[in-house]
Amino acid sequence: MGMDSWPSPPLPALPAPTSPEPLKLFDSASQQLRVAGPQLPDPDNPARMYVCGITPYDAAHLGHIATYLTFDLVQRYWRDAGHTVRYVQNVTDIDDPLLKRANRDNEDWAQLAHRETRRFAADMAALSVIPPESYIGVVESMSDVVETVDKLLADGAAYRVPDGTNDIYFDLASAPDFGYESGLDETQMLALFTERGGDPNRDGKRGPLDPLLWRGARVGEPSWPSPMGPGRPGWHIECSVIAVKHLGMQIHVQGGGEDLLFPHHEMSAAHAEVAADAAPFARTYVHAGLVGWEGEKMSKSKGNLVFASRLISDGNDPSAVRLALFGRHYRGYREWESKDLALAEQRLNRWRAAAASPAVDSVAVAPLLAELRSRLADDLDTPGALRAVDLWADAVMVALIPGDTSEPQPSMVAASAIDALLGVR
Ligand code: 5CA
Ligand code: ZN
Repeated sequence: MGMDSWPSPPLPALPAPTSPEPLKLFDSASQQLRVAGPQLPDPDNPARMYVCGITPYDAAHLGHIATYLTFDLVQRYWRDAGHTVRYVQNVTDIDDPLLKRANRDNEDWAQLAHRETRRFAADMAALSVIPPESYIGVVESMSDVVETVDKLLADGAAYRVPDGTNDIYFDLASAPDFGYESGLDETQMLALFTERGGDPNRDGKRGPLDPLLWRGARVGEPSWPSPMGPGRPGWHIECSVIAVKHLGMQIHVQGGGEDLLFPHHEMSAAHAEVAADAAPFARTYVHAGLVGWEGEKMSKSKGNLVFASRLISDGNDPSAVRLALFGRHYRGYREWESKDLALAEQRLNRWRAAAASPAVDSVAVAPLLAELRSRLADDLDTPGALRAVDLWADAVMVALIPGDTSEPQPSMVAASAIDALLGVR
């Protein structure tokens, strides 16, 4: 089971850290930094991460890219620390926006999804993102989704609205901890729920925030058979089902962009916890800030988009795109400015010049490696990590004279560290 993802970039080996610092990430639920991942590297207890994947109806923009690069750093840090990583990402290959776009363009929805999924994979490969171990579509997970919705219905945690549509909603009254992930109050929840596709005023719902679990078949829409009747899944249930099936409960990181914190991640966690009768869904809930352009969140619906594929086909170095985004911390709002890309390009050239300098071996590399690791362990402090490499490059560039080369190929170690930990080469 699973879709084709993309080839893994090369991962140069580094001298193992003597005592790896645990990775600390900001957890949305507790609003504080928490250790993310198992205490100690153990192949029988892998670091488990689920990150919400794309809805493949258009090309990936820099907002999407920034979010996947954030979690790429998590995977890279864990691997460097010696953890076995199990990383699962979904593909929302059936949902309203996909059907809408397919209808608009008179295209088969499955073909559209397939094409855009391949395009995203090409972007990820070009940007040296390590692929997830399992890349899972909703359509191929249909029997698992059906089983879970059916179970929720049988347990009384879901109900049909009595209007003949056969639409099934999740009863939030069955999820006593609902709201713990976002910490929002009722008014804030209602506002976001409405803004992000919810239907608080639909007749027949028990609670205004109850989310759709199963949409009964409609004429002209694809549907799948089920004991509940033919239909297709609501959005949040797909991520609960795919994550729990492939990773179990109490995963170490549930990730995505900040726009997913509520309702999507809150609902996914609630579905999973009620269906499994266990909690929590995740130990750490991690959200990347949004990337904006011209003062507004980049979004397909607003159309203010900068496409990664376009930047790369225009001749920009993928490593510079990574550096441009890593120049600011992942949790803040990041406004995309083309001058950041130009500055990143300069930085990259300076780093490359340092790595290729005959003087490179005269600068000790162990402090760079330690500082890079420690900056990343501190909630992915990429601005700090980039400064550490800048300082190393400065030291190399002023050293000028080739030094003693008794350390085995330290030049290679510096370049490998930057590559393995930041995906920049
Ligand atoms: N398929 C669902 C998740 S199950 C979805 O949200 N798809 S998406 O294509 O709209 O977004 C894919 C990922 O990019 C999500 O993690 C989302 O939070 C993130 N994302 C979307 N827009 C931005 C943005 N402007 N800045 C940062 N991340 C973004
Ligand atoms: Zn999701």
